[in-house]
Amino acid sequence: MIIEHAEVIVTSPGRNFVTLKLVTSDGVVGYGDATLNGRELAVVSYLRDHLLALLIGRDPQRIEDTWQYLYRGAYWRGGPVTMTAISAVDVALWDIKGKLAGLPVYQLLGGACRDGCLVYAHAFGRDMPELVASVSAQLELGYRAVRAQVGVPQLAKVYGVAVGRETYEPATRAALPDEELWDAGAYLRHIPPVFAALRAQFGPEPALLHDVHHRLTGLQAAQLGRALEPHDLFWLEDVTPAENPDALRLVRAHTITPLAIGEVFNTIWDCRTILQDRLVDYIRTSATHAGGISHLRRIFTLAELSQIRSGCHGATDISPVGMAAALHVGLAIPNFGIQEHMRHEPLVDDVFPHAYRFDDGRLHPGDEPGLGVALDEALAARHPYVAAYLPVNRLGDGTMHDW
Ligand code: EZ4
Ligand code: CO
Repeated sequence: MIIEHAEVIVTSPGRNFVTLKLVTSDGVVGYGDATLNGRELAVVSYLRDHLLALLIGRDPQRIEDTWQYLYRGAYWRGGPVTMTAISAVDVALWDIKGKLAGLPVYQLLGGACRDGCLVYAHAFGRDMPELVASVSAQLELGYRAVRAQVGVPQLAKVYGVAVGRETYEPATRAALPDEELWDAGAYLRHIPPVFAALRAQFGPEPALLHDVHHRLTGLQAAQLGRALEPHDLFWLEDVTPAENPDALRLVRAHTITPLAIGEVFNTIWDCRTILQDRLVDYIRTSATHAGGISHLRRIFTLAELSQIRSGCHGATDISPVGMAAALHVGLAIPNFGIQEHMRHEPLVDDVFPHAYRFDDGRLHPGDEPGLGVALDEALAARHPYVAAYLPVNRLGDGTMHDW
């Protein structure tokens, strides 16, 4: 049996997704998520212009060998474009292997370690009443863990808070990125009382999370972590720019608020110091951007040595294919922590019919062979690619800042 056909499918049912489709000579189809938010077509080109021809004729069963062939064979290692492309190949091959075996992927990874994967939902509000209503709504849906993002009075637009729509979607369909304004002082003064108020409102039980989106210095992040200690966060996410482990070292020395990082990491090498020195409590890499199921599992095994748990990135730019891949890994590893679950619009679920299901605050990947995600190609074709960008961030004097 060989890989006989390979193609890249780009669709935009409300937001862009890039999907790799592999078909074997026996007619078995595998899907991989290749979506890199705001830079989608670079991965499309990497796959179409450089990888697809290498895959034709290969044995689809040789997942690790193919991974090594594409990683070592590129010579130019790592980076989001290369690794998102390799991730898609890896995930599609696991999908095929599961279908050939007649087993869901989590069974091939050793079987379930738990009944389902604890997930956290997104809540947001421009002000406190809106935020309380949003957290309440998520808890009523059955979520046990909620990420809370809130508007800051001095800032017109804030990461994680939608303006004029019901769901938050960071990428905007426009010729140029949106511009946002950042003021660390205003943010640092505003956030701790917000979490005090959430605890007063909802009590000690629900897990509360917050995403800082890589915006603070180590010292600012240490101040925030310390100020939030009385409010018992499940985690504080991406407090400092992800490429500098020393910033986290400083945060770590000054606060016991649990930390999470990793959504922009692509390989185990990006994670190594942070994991070995236990600079965070949760590692947030995804199957979509960090080398697929094979490499994600390797990262989580390294994390396990330091008692660090998984917390996979699962925003809307992770397609249902990528979400299913994360859930199969999450169900099967011993050190699963939590999975982000930012619900897709119903149209996305129609384009990618899937077996994973939400029940009692957890997601289960389902028991269909492979990943358990299909792609309605006719529906996908009715929603062609639309250029979209993530926002950029500036300080009050115009200086570019991390978004
Ligand atoms: O900004 O997925 O935890 N979730 C996040 C997301 C990211 C987007 C970027 O593509 O940080 O909202
Ligand atoms: Co994040």
